[in-house]
Amino acid sequence: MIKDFTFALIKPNAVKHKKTGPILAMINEAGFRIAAMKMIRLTEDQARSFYAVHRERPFFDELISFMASGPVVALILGHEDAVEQFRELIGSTDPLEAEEGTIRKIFATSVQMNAIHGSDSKENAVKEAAFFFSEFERCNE
Ligand code: IDP
Ligand code: MG
Repeated sequence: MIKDFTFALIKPNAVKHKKTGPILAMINEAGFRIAAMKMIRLTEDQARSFYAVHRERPFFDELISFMASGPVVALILGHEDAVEQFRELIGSTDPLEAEEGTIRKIFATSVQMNAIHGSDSKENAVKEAAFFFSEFERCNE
C-alpha cells in the first residue's frame, strides 16, 4: 500500500459543472499521484456515514442532500506530506477565505458547494480511503 496519501472527493457541484477534468489537471500539476479513482453517486445513508462527525452541525441535513444530489469522484492521492499539501492545494472551507489559485477559490460556488473534500488527518485519510476503495482498487506502484 502507498505510504503517504490522502483521500479526496470531487463534490457534485464540480462534477455537474464539468470541472472534474480541470480539477484533476490541477491535482496532477501539483505533483500528486492518482492511486485510485472512481465516479459514484452516494446514497443519503452513505453520505451520512462519510460526514458522521458533522451530524450535530446545523448544516448537516443540507450537506447530506447536496452530497447525494449527483455523482462524485473519489480519489486516493499520493504525495509527500499528502494530507497537509493537499489541504493547501484546496484552500479554506469557505471560498471567500480561500487563497487565490486554490481549487476551492477557483471552483467553489458556496461554503457548502466548495467543489472538493480533502482529509484533515492521516488517520481520517486511511478511514475515508477504506470507505470508498477495496485493496484491489488501489494502485500501489
Ligand atoms: P472541510 O471540508 O474544509 O474539512 P468541514 O468543517 O470539515 O470543512 O466541513 C465539511 C463540509 O461541510 C465542508 O466542506 C462544506 O461542504 C460543509 N460546510 C462546512 N461549514 C459549512 C457551513 O457553515 N454551511 C454550509 N456548509 C458547510
Ligand atoms: Mg473536514
